[in-house]
Amino acid sequence: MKNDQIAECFEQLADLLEIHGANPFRVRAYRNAARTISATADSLSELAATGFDLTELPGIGKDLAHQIQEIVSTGEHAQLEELKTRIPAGVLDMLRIPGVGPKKVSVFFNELHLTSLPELKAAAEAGRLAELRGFGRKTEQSILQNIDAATSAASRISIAEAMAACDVIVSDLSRLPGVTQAVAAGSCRRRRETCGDLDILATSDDPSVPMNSLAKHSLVKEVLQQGDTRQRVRLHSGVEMDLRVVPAESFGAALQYFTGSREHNVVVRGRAKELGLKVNEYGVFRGDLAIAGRTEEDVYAAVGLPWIAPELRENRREFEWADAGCLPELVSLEDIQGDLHLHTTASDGMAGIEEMALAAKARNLRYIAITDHSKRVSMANGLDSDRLRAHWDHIREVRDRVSGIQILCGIECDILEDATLDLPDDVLAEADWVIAVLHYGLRQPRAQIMKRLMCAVTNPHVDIIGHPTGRLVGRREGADVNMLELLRAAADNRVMMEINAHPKRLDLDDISAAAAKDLGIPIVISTDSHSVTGFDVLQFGIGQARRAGLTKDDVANTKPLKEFLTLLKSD
Ligand code: DGT
Ligand code: CA
Ligand code: CA
Repeated sequence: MKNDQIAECFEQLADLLEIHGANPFRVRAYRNAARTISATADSLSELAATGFDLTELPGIGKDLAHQIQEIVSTGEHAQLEELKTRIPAGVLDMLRIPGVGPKKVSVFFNELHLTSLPELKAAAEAGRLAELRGFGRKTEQSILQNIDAATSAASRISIAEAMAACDVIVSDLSRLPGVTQAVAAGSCRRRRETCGDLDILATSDDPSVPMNSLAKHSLVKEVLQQGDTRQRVRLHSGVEMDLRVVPAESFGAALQYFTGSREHNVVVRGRAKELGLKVNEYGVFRGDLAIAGRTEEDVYAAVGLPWIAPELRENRREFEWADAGCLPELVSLEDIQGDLHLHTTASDGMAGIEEMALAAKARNLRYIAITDHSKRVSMANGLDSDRLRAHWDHIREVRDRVSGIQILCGIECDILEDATLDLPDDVLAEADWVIAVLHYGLRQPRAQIMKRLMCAVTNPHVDIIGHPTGRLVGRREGADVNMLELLRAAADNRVMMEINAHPKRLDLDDISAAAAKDLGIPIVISTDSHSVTGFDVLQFGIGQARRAGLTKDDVANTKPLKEFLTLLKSD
């Protein structure tokens, strides 16, 4: 079990306890534990197995250590499961609505007995929320505005959660005798930012081998459907998974079919038809004769196409590129040389400058920028001019001491609601790297949002716009950004654009990142790490970049530092 999964247990426990009206100190203890656990580099599962004393971790006492033991050894937390039986899953879905936390949800559940998003919507439409103590028309209106997005998001999980579950199951199935291959397909393989369900494909001469094993897997709660070659299960997390088992000679065809997208496959089948061929999950056929099927390359070749990377299979531009022989060679994880958005204990990070630098170096990064928050983000202990200058002095000291990685003095500077920057120009001028971001006032009207972004883009010291829309995947709509106008201004002013790799952000999204590329804007994929494990999310940013069709050349932090610096507007 991964640390993130253990942390998620405690987060859920904290949410449920808070909705239940538990002691706030207890709730906070679970939230702190979740934070500690997800920031711990070593696997708690492994530590626990080797008899390591978990109470040595910060914020983990005897009781929590015991609970971690329980989770890693049984895959479950008894109290969490018990609370889940008392509080329906639909109640937790309400937490996806922006501005709605456990306290409000508690009122909806305990006073109005609402148990799902549709029920909450009906109550809001009937004006029943505004009548509650501590609520008003404004809250009710805001809930109504956001509830549909929350409803459609509630049924999908993040790519991070999807990949974590698929990785474990794929690796366990692959190890079974009699199973020759097991891989993830569907939207997870295409690296969509969210997945509706998970799709796994295995090859075996005896489908009952992988199916019996999946039915008993520790992540699996129950089998929903079982056929000869297909099984559908529900995981403990609630997400459903399809397993299909095919013979090895159909693997490529099945992988192509179940990777999708449907829209991409419609075009592939149409092209096959024009050639007098038929494509299905078993192979490519001329009449009854199978002419391809063992590998995806063969399947695409049989219909006159080069192999197309899964991330591009959305029927956007991949066929046009394939026909013109100019499918992009997509950027990959190994291409990344620097990480230009990360936090330390100077603001809301969990590790110091040197610790972060060494962690980055251990991941083969050649350079980083330390970009703590500016003062507006007081909740995160953001820096004013004096503290920032002192922080940069510390960074320079570390820079002199640590070899093998270069460290830039940066800042994540807020773009304030009144369209000014949170730090004066003379301070920004001293930075090696300035990220400008929107954090507050995301609901301002488009004109004001654009005025703020333009103020940042035209500032001579701003190098990049970080997480440009401020959206949180499935939880919060981004600001009302006129993306094309922003990108044009960025191109004109030599400002870069960030793909924030955190699976909760993935901002720019794939479509906007593709538009940025078209305008020749250098894109930087950044982790926004708040701890030494934060670098793990880089893969999700890479997935998003690949969906946007970005090559190594389009991504500025694939370049050696010297070359990267020549791309900045200020040097
Ligand atoms: P999701 O689960 O909503 O995130 O998206 P996908 O793309 O994983 O969709 P899913 O799980 O329904 O199906 C996986 C792939 O299998 C899909 O991309 C295309 C293929 N597929 C599944 N069912 C059908 C079908 O009835 N017709 C066709 N043409 N393709 C299908
Ligand atoms: Ca799926
Ligand atoms: Ca499916």
